[in-house]
Amino acid sequence: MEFRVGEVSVVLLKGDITEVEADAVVNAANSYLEHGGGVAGAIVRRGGWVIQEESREWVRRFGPVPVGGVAVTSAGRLRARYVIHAVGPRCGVEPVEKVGEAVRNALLKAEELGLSSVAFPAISTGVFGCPFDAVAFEMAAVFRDLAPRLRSVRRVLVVLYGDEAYNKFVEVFKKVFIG
Ligand code: AR6
Repeated sequence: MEFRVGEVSVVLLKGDITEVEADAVVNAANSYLEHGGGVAGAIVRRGGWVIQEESREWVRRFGPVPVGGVAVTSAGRLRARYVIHAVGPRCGVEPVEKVGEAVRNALLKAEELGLSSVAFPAISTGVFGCPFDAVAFEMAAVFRDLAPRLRSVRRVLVVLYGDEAYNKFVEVFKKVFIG
């Protein structure tokens, strides 16, 4: 399902984000960039250990990534040039609105790097325990509000793992983009 905001296309897909081709793949990371399970574990397994090593180097140099913040590494063997590691909130501990901040910072980082396509997972909806609809709303609102100001990014993919996530995202994105 595709939504257009000016020159930017926002596409919802069902599948595995490690198989998607995009200039950058966004990871659902923790502040220490220790990529255990979920999307993070899959990215390191498929992309290679170099992603974990570069992540540790980032944390040694700059310290832990704050909730809502991002870090960048190469993408190893993934079909992407970069991994943008975005730290979402742990629901019940931090507010779900922080997903919006993480998504916004990831998009701004992609702009800074001059990229044209970026793939996002449903940040915080796995191990971090946030509901699909609240996260979908935060993500859609950031895409809608930021898209008109993007100069480099032209294609945003949101890769959902399974029917439940996909159906919820479609429902919420329709409300936000179409009304
Ligand atoms: N492709 C697309 N989506 C996926 C994939 C995949 N390969 N694998 C899982 N999902 P999570 P979080 C979905 O747990 O909640 C890690 O240990 C999954 O079904 O990856 O932000 C990190 O190191 C869910 O809907 O991220 C952190 O410690 C969504 O992606 C912590 O988990 C996000 O699930 C981050 O937790």
